[in-house]
Amino acid sequence: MAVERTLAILKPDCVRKNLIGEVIAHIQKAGFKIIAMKKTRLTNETAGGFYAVHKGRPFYDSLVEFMSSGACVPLALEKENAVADFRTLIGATDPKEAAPGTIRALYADNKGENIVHGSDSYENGKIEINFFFSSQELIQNE
Ligand code: IDP
Ligand code: MG
Repeated sequence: MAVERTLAILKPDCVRKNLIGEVIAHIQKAGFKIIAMKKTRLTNETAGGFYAVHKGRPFYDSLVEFMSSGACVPLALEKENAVADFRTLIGATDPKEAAPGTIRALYADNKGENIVHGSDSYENGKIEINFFFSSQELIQNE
């Protein structure tokens, strides 16, 4: 399997609940290398741009409002099969449907406030990493 990259975002609920360290521990124990990481706050406009694919969906406005409601922590991650493996690690969008032991099952309150984002394809992973990080900020571990 090829080494690939994916984008994670620790969402504002994760930051508010002081779960940054705990969630990153899950990510590292699962074998993901952190290539880049920062704490930032999205505006309505940048959150809307990031989730533009969902524009028109009934949850779009509340999603944009939530994602700009506080700080978040984007991370660029690297691992073999990173995109699919990270989706497995976080679990289904709705924590009620997420497999036991997944990050969303453990920590998320509901389908909207679900602790963490993960890219859904290799191509989107690249696009989403470039949305948050410049090439100089992507630093492969020794
Ligand atoms: P994903 O994050 O598991 O890939 P998507 O379908 O891409 O899920 O939706 C993006 C985000 O939009 C979700 O993580 C969640 O925060 C929010 N969302 C998706 N569907 C719903 C819904 O039915 N109600 C409320 N929020 C939703
Ligand atoms: Mg998605």
